[in-house]
Amino acid sequence: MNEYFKVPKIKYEGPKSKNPLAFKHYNPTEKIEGKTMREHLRFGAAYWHVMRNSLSDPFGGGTAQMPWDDGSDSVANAQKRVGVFFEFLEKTGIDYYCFHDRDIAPELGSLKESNKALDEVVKVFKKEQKRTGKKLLWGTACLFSHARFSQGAATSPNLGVYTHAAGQVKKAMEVTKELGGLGYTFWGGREGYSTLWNTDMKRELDHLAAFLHMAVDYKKEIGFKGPFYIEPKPKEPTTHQYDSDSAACLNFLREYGLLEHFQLNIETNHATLAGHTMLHELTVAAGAKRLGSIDANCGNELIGWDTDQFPTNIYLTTQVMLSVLGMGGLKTGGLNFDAKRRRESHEPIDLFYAHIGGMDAFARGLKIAAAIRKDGRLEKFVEKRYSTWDSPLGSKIEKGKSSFKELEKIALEQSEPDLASGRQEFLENLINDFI
Ligand code: XLS
Ligand code: NI
Ligand code: NI
Repeated sequence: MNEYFKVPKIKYEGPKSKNPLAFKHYNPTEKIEGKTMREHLRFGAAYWHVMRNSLSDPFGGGTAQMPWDDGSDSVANAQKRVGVFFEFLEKTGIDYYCFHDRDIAPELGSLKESNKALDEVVKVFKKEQKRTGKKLLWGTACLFSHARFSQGAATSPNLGVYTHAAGQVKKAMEVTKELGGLGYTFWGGREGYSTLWNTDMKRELDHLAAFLHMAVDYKKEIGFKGPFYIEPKPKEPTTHQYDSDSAACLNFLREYGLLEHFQLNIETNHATLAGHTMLHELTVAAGAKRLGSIDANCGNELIGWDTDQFPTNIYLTTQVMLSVLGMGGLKTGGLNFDAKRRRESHEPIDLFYAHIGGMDAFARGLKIAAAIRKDGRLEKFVEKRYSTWDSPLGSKIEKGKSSFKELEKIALEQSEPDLASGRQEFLENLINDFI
């Protein structure tokens, strides 16, 4: 077998290690709250970033060194990349991966030809999965790069484009099932608009819902058991994306009778672009029992776009892991590093530093979150904050059994309520004691 990365298999060496190619915190077999770190964290690598991102930006071309890639759109080149990718997964100890159909195989002159190319590449994925035991976390279709999708795919004003998108998603679902994919993601990069002057929003949303209903039908037809995920993002590339945040997605799914078939895949940089914190987006999704998976990255808050950086902020990973542990852990989902290196980090070894850093940051987040939970003071504080509701009247209201008349009667008789402090600063200090 060829070796493309001159890097050893990354091992856990503990917090005292000075080796940059070792884990200081991610110890896959270490148990936390009764499960191994590996089972909790379910790391995934994004094929589009690891294998296909040339690190170009709007002002300059790609810088990434990819000595294994001949730069062509051939099927043979696409097949060769798969081996490189699995070597990367093996060496980093990342168990899962995600892809778009067009990352793994070239888009050719027609859907028929592209499908054939996809089948040829999927054969290699199957072989590599069998050899290594790595698993597909989710598959998806790229409905945003080709010029035909410039005005949307499932929300295109053009029926021919919509039809093409449907055919493409059908095939991407089949391929995901073929590879034993655990889930399937819809990210509507161009499902939105640039200007409302040319847009019939209601009609586009109806079309999107019809599209997703057809996907649900087809999922049943082929017996694909994994969940569908919707990945919210407010903008970029469109000015306004319909799936703008968790709340907008949940509302859309509910309005169109799709809620039971979908969960959300929450990405940090998308949350911040939407003007929310990641914790907010996770909390909204989890509250509706729809937190399915996570695209683990972060943005640069000085820059107003999706910079897709590797998550290294322990405060962030602690919040994410508090959410994940709080909902009883990820089931089919995982922590997919939808993240890319900076354009300046063009050497293949930077892929390793980037992922090792993300994995260690999440391992620390996990350990800290578990410690906060074990300590119990945070949870007890929140419980106590609502304790006036733990009364016969509180439970009557929560059950929907009270009325304005009843409450007015009490309000007219009671003295001024004794409101306790919210203690934000106290709690921030408490959290910092664990970090
Ligand atoms: C882009 C999205 C995309 C999805 C998959 O901003 O994050 O990469 O995760 O289509
Ligand atoms: Ni993403
Ligand atoms: Ni993104």
